[in-house]
Amino acid sequence: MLRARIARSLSRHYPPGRRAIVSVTPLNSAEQHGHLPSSQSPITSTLHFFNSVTSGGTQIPTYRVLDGIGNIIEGANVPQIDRDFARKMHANMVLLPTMDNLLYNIQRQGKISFYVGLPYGEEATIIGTAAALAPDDEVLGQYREMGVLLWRGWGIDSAMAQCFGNHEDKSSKGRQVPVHWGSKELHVHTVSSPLATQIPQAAGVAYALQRDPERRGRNCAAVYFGEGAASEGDFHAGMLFASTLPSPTLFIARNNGFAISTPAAEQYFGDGIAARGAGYGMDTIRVDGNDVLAVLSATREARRRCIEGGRGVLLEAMTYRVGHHSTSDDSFAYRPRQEVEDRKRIDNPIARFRLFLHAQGWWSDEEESALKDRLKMEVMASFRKAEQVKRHELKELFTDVYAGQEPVSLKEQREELTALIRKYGGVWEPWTAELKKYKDGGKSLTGDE
Ligand SMILES: Cc1ncc(C[n+]2csc(CCOP(=O)(O)OP(=O)(O)O)c2C)c(N)n1
Ligand SMILES: [Mg+2]
Repeated sequence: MLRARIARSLSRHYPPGRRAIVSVTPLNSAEQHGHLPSSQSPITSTLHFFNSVTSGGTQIPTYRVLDGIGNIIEGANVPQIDRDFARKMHANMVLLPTMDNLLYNIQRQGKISFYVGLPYGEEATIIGTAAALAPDDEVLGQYREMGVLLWRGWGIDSAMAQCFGNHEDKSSKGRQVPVHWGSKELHVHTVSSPLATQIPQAAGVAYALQRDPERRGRNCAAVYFGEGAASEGDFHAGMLFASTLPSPTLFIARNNGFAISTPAAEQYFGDGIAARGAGYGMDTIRVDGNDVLAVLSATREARRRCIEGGRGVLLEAMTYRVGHHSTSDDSFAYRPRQEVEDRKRIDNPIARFRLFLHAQGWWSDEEESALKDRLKMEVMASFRKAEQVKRHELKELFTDVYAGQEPVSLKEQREELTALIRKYGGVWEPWTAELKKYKDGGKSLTGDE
């Protein structure tokens, strides 16, 4: 074929009588593959540009197990789950909007300083992935993934304590704004405010796991990030690291359609985040993030590949952020109210799974209303308790900020604060009022009884 094409081309450019002397010989195997450095790329004479990782320029498909109303799609494999496991998944999904409602409202009442909506609309993405991980897989979240901690048994009280920054907050001793969760015991690394920093960190954590004989082949590092965070350079750094070095990192992209007010259509021109996986030579899947069974199956398989291959794997979960971005956002300023109302109904992750549970005979309407009542009461009781608990002792402001020797700057700051409390703490009303919020009234710094 190649010979014929070259001959045709020659006869067009060099009419009979003026023919150039060119001999056409068959290509040997080295020539077919060229002599390109670091490449097995076959040689072609077709001037072809491509702009898709699928054939025919179609978009990457989305993996589903359940249809929009909870029926199993023909030919789909239901992941192995038993009744108790399925009910636990459902209860954890229902808990998230219950907490979301309360935390959102108490921020509005000024009881907590700030709040980033939990995954209202993204419950299946969070719980489906959490349920597929081993309890000691390392997790690095963005902020919407408190459900992973709850799945691992953190408890509602811990979440409330973190949001109130009271002395029961073990994540950061009340020194972080709400939503910066973490738990060393549960292998969930503390959230950082700057977007995407967790991505290369996760690649490093997974590299460390791979170097540890106790954990190599047993654990991965799972990292969550939004499609917005995937625009940061850190995303590419993390992906390159985990595709090049032995680093079992499970990249979980929550594509919820928005980065605050910027819709996904304005964030990238390619086929979502999944299209980037192949560019890094990574096994990649796109999954319906509102179908908890599809998320569970895809994450279990992604995790298996990650650990067995000792390399990164990318999973993109397609979902929709039903809530506002945070308490500093009014999303109706940039998206129609009707779109949100529609999205609450269409493919609703909780309703879909509940219908599946009903069809299995694993759940009833009575159990559903009892669950909702119980969770509402538990969340309310936990809030009432957290509200009463005082802050840590004030000296804790300066402890374990850094490992090792305390830097001089920290020592100076502690001395300055101590001097100011001695001067104003007992006499100036804003300070006396503020100090009462601490367990020790500030005395752990001044040394007073
Ligand atoms: C480096 C950096 N830039 C900007 C911000 C402000 N910011 C916080 S959340 C956010 C949007 C993130 O969107 P996405 O990653 O899609 O996550 P989602 O909120 O949709 O879950 C932005 C821009 C930040 N925290 N850090
Ligand atoms: Mg987003």
